Amino acid sequence: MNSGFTFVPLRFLAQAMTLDPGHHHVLHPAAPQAGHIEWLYWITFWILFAVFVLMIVAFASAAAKSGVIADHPLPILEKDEEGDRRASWGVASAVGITVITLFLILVLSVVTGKRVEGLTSKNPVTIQITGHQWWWEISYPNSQADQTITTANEIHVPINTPVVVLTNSMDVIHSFWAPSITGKRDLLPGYSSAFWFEIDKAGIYHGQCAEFCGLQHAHMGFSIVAEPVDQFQAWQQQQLKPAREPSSTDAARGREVFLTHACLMCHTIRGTDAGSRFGPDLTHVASRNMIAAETLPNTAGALAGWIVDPQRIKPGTEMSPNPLAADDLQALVVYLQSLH
Ligand code: HEC
Ligand SMILES: [Cu+2]
Repeated sequence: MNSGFTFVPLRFLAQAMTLDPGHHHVLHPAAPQAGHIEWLYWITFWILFAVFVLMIVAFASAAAKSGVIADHPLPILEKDEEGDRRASWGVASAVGITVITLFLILVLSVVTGKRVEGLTSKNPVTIQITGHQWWWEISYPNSQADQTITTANEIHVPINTPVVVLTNSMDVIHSFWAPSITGKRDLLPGYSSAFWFEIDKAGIYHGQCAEFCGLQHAHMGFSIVAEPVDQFQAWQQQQLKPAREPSSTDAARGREVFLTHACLMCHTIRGTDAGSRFGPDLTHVASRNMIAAETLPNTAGALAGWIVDPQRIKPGTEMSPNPLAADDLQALVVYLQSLH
């Protein structure tokens, strides 16, 4: 009775009530979209709870009335037309109530869907999110090519501003899910769709791919950094700049290593010769909190470990191992860490 197992649901609920923003939780909405979904969740929860209680009561009273006593033979059933009629009515009304309840839940789901979809305000920020095995390419399209920002796995958005997300996938179906923000959205290869959200509390909200997409599906996280408009604009201005010039001999050597190894075949660093979009854009890689789709913190040690043997960290990832000499690696990490 007193096992930890019994209390797991209780602990889950208690946690749900106390989490601060930054965690991700369907019961901790930070956007009206997620608020609508939470509302539907609780309505369904209490309906099902009532059904559960009614079932237990009906079951217990039937058991109490059955009159079968251990040392008696089974009671002889007499024909009881009045009782039969009452039982038929009981069953018919139970079926009726069930159908009405299910219908009610259906209507509420449709209404919630409509409320989540409807874009009401103007002047949204538009973001293009492209799923890759196993990371998220994020870009802020602009009619002028040199005003387009491209980053990975960390989505900056202004608060109290509608954000329209255009989706696409480079390979298989992925699903974008930030539980505190809105419902799941599939990213389909070769098919662009759109949805929107608006966050009202500043914070960092975590999300995760929610559609099995291969070996490293579990290591395909992302975060949404919701910040006041002026901070968002400052971030945008910073991201628009080409990569910072190396300011030390180590960093200069690191750039040389980057440009003379395989890195430039897969990555972009704007302002250098590296211009491939196969992997994440690294122009401002040092401005991100995490790397490899929220798999590692963005520290010197993690960067070095990732560069030398990404296959050990995310087996199957599209990035090949890079056996570099120790001092080349050191310089490369210094350079990458300077790219704010
Ligand atoms: C064959 C293509 C390829 C080559 C070569 C390659 N990378 Fe990558 N790199 C990738 C891909 C794909 C990812 C995303 C992997 C993931 O998150 O699952 C990545 C991720 C990264 C990241 C993490 C970025 C982020 O924001 O999450 C860094 C840093 C990085 N690579 C640096 C390098 C360096 C330095 C080199 C050269 C020594 C290099 N890469 C060579 C394809 C490549
Ligand atoms: Cu996935």
